[in-house]
Amino acid sequence: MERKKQEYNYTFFSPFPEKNPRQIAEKVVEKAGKEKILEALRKMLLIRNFELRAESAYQHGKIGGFFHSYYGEEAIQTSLITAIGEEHWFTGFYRCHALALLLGNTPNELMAELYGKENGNAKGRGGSMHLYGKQLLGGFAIVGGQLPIAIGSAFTIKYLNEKDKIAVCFLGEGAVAQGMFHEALNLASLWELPCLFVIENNKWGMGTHVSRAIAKEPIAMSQAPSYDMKGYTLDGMDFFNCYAGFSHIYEEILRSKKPILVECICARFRGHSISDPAFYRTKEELGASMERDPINLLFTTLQELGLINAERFNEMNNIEKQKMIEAMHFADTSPWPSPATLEEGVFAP
Ligand SMILES: Cc1ncc(C[n+]2csc(CCOP(=O)(O)OP(=O)(O)O)c2C)c(N)n1
Repeated sequence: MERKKQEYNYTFFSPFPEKNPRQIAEKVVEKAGKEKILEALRKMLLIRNFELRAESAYQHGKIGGFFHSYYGEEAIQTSLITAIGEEHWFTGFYRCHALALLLGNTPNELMAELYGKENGNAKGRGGSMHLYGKQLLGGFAIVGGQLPIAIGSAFTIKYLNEKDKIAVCFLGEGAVAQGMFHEALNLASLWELPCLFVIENNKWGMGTHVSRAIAKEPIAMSQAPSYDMKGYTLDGMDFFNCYAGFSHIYEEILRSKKPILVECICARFRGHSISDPAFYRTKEELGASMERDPINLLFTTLQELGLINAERFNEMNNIEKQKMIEAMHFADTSPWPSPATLEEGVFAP
């Protein structure tokens, strides 16, 4: 039976009584401090520039294989890491360039990895979908493959009694239909593991709309009670809503010592991967999403609050753009892995 594509009307959580987005932004800036929020804007520009430059390198034949851009979703991971810090365990999926950048990997090593070079993040073995870092347990190509790893890291935190640390697991809404999602949530709740599951719901799992793939929305609010967990819905395009929500949710995990499921409603501004022209999505739908570009929303609000002007913003953007041009040069001039090392660093039973 054909199920019709339907748009759901979401209600977003906010820990503040204020309803006006401007007042919420003021509260967040007051709580976090101006410098921290400006640094978050810079990081979002770093991610955006990385994605755009890497995309052009791909189109020039410098990068091969899979490539999934985070263009349009920058507010989610940036706000979370700005709110809770880097000293946690993180797992992500194949759309993982931003997570690696936010957790301290350099544009040079990441670009070199995409180019398949010896000094890349995974010695040129992993490419775009398999990036790792000090606190990053990996990007995973198998949908849902990161969930068991995430609860394993949450178990370690509990076992070692590490006080302010949690495990953070990012997944797309497509992974919710996967058995691993349900097994992981069940175990996390049963064993009271300090794990934050973040569903990045960009509405499309490859070419399948969420309303045709997932029986009930909003996802987190519907699924979490089945596992005796709390669920929240956040506006993934709005940095301030995400920052306020994640700060509150992090404190709640530390206090309750229980896992939480969050759903961030967002949009990807590109196809599923670089080879997807996304013909299943109308121009109007994409246009409406792009009107809520998370970088523009954050910049405009900060401008209204008198914390930045257009000149400073352009200057910031140009610095990040320049870093990416340097990263591309670094990757281009880096050596290829020697064929003699083909079997090194690879586990194949
Ligand atoms: C177990 C498994 N099934 C199918 C695939 C093919 N596949 C790759 S991405 C994807 C869609 C996932 O969409 P979503 O989780 O919503 O994340 P998004 O790409 O939208 O960020 C599918 C079906 C896969 N990689 N692994």
